[in-house]
Amino acid sequence: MKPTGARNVRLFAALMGVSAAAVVLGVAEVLSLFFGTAGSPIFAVGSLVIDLVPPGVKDMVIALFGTGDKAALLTILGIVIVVLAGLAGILEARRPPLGIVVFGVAAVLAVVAVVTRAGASGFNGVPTVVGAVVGVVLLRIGIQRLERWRVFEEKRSSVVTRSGSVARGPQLERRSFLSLAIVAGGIAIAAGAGARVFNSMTTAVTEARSKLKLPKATVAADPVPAGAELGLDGLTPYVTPNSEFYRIDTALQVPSVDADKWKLKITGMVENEVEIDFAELLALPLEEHMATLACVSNDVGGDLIGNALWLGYPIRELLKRAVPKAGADMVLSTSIDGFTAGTPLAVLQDEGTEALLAVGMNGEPLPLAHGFPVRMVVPGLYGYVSATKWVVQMEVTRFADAQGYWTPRGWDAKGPVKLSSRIDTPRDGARVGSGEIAIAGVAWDQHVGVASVDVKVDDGPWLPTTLADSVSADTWRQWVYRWTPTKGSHDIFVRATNVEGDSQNEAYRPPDPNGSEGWHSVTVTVG
Ligand SMILES: Nc1nc2c(c(=O)[nH]1)N[C@H]1C(S)=C(S)[C@@H](COP(=O)(O)O)O[C@H]1N2
Ligand SMILES: [Mo]
Repeated sequence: MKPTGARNVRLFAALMGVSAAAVVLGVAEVLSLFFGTAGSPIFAVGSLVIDLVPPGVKDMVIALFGTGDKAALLTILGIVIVVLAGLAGILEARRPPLGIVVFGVAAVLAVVAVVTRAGASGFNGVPTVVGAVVGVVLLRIGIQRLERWRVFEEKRSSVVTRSGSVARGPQLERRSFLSLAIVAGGIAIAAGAGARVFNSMTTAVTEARSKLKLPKATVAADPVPAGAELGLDGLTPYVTPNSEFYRIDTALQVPSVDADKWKLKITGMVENEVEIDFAELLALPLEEHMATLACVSNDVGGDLIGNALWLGYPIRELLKRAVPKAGADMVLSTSIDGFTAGTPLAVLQDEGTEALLAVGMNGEPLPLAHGFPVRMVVPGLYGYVSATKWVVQMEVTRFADAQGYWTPRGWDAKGPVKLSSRIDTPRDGARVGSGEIAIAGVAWDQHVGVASVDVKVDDGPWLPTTLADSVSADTWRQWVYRWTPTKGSHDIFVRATNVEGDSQNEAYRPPDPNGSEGWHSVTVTVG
């Protein structure tokens, strides 16, 4: 193909634009290795988009709690970049320097996104600036070469081609343009992707974490009775392994926090500001408690819930040092990545609530994605108002004066976990034999406790299930019902009742604004 005719010129110009954009991003990614991971413009812009999604875009806000949606966001961002860069290339060919202006504006926006991220500094903007300068120079040179090639090609087609001297010009110009566009773009993509992989390995922190030995708990968790684990096929295990624990956060890149530099500050309406570093925290008498953590976005029957053994220091003890002032009713905790949660002060001070500043999860340091080195865990509250990962600050304040991240986005300021139950086996849509089968699942009402779970088949009566042994009110309980089915299709429903005598309501409510409600059901075919 030759750059003769407006259509082809546009195509080649667009190619040059995309190649120049790849160079901008590639250079920025590589330089971010030296200027800090916060320098990545793609991730900064993506994070800014996450934060800016208007509360009205409800479904998207719900989706943003999730992890798979981050890949979707990055894909959309990638498409937008390619389209914009292509257009900028065309503009630069037709109305220079408009293409460069587009690149410049995009770069300024990206730099703003980078430097306004929590914990970023002006320093982190350098990779994007340098990348943009290199990219713009390349775009200009590329478009000039394209123009020369076009002129040669047009001369050639205006001469009756007898090959020879006239034809050699276009060959050279063609090569000089294409090699620039393709080689520069290719190298940039390869180098950028390589830097990204390297960046995401966050080797230093990962290594420090793997060498870290956590102290033994001074207050050990109550032993888990053998009867807490029914051990049935298809039933969620009582303790969720770290590798299978759901992950929800607004972080496009998992923050890698150097434990040696980590500090927590307790500020705001307190008599004494408290500051504690990681070594000081580990030297305190740590406690271990089993607690089930649930996400407010967990829909009926969903899997955004897990149970783990947490090692940490009671938050109430730290608050005793700080001495909250009268009138305070909330603790606004802040993550190193800017996420915030507003937790009722009274819950954190309650002697009967094992709210932890946690460092360990199931016998090892917190995995990076679950908040290494330190996070909060508060039994009985959804994660979005309590479980701040990578926590660095707790400000004692008032609900009237401050809001956590999700509150202005349409979610309730307070998020106590709702009584819920889930059928794990049989799965919805399963085909089962006609012998006896186990209907089994989990039920939870953190900090209150589940008293009974019933199942119902079709329009039949509620049938009491057998509950696994309770470990504590703060964790979920397995349950099982041995069912001898009749042939045909059946709907199975589950309903839990807590120790206060409240049962789950049948009426469905979506997760937004304070947690889902309704009976989980599965439909199975027997025979
Ligand atoms: N820093 C930070 N902490 C956070 C969040 C977040 O977006 N950023 N999300 C919260 C939400 S909504 C939940 S449900 C829990 C999930 O914790 P997990 O990912 O360890 O399961 O973390 C909470 N802590
Ligand atoms: Mo959540």
